[in-house]
Amino acid sequence: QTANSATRDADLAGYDEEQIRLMDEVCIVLDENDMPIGSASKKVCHLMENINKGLLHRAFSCFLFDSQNRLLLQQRATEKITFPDLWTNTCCSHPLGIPTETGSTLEAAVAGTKRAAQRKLDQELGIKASQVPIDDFKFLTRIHYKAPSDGKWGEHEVDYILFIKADVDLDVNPNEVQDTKYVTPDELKQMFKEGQLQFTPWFKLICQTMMFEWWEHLDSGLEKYMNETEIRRM
Ligand code: DMA
Ligand code: MN
Repeated sequence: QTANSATRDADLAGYDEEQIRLMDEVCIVLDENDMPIGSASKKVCHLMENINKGLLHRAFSCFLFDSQNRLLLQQRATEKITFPDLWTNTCCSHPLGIPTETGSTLEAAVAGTKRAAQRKLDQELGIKASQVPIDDFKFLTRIHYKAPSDGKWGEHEVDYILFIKADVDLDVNPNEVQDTKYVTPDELKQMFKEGQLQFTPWFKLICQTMMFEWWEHLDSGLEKYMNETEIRRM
C-alpha cells in the first residue's frame, strides 16, 4: 500500500475492507461534454465535497434481459460504501482509466464501457464473459446526473446505458450483491407502486423517463433509440 492509498484514509474508516480497496480504482474524469480531462481515484470522484466543486466522471449502467425479456435487478450489498442495500438495474460501475476502457471519441468510449460492463458482470454477479459477448451489448444513450448518497458520498456521472439480452448463469458475489430478481415491466411497475423497496436514484431517473419505452422495443425497433450522440441531462 502506498501512503496516500484509500485504505489509509480517515474518510473510509469503518467500511468493508474489500470495498475500501476498490476505492483505489482509477476513474476517468470528464468535462461537461464527456471529454476525458484526467483521472482520479474512485474515492475522490465520489466525495460530495469534490462533486460540489464540479468533479464529473464516466460510468455505465447495464440492463440485462433474459430470453423472456425479463430484466435482472440486483439489491446492492450492505458493504457498498455508496447506496448500500438499494435495488437497482443489473450492474453499474466505471470504466477504468486504462487504455482499453478509456476513449475520447464516442465510439472508443462506448467500446471501453462495454469492456467494463463485461468485467463487472463477472465480478459482481459471476456471469462469465462467454455468456455476455462484447458485440451483444447495445449502447443506447448517455445520461448526465448528480445524486447524493448519504451527505458525504454521492454520484456525478456521465452514465452510458447498455442493454444486453442473454440467458446467464449467476454466481453472486455477496460483497457486491445481496439479492437478485428477474422482473417483467408490470412487475417492476408494481414494485415502484407498492413503495416497500428502495431504489437507486439513477435507476429511478431512468425508469421515470425512457426505460419502459426502450423495454417495449427490445425485440423490434430498438435501433431508433441506439447510439444517441446527445447527452441527456437529468
Ligand atoms: C457506479 O456504480 C455507476 C453508476 C451508474 C451509479 P457502483 O456504485 O455500483 O460502482 P461499483 O460497483 O464499481 O462500486
Ligand atoms: Mn460513480
